[in-house]
Amino acid sequence: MNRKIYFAGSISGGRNDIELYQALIRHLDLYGTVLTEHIGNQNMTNLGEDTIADREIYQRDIAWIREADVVIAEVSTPSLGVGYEISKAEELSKPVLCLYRDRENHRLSAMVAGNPKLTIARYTRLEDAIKTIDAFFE
Ligand code: 6IA
Repeated sequence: MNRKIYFAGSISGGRNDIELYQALIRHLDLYGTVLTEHIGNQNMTNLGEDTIADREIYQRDIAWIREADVVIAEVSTPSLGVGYEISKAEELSKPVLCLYRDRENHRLSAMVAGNPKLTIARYTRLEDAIKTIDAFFE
């Protein structure tokens, strides 16, 4: 079976973690097809993919969430879109893994941290996030 993975990461919320997204997407490629490879695209700034309209982006992303077997969300940079996608995935009964990089003076929203239907993994080093992904799939 070719597993379909929806990776969610901040775009308009800020692109500071883009290198992290790229590394995670590269690892996720080992476990299936990542439908949202563009989240790690350097050329996509926080102004997003300006070649397609918002309506198309929304419709495409929702269709991909429906199609996905799992949703992996990197939630360290707060993002309205990522929060929305997590909620949609939950509504569709998809397994959701949220990866949160612990830092001083930051906290994960209670709306994610407090949801028992989500798998929340806190990490500090990339290697630990990678191990969590391995454990999630095994
Ligand atoms: O609120 P955010 O933009 O940070 O939400 C990011 C999440 O929503 C990602 O996981 C994406 O799957 C999805 N998303 C949001 N915006 C886009 C986008 N362009 N292109 C693709 N996926 C997106 C933004 C449009 C631009 C013309 C402003």
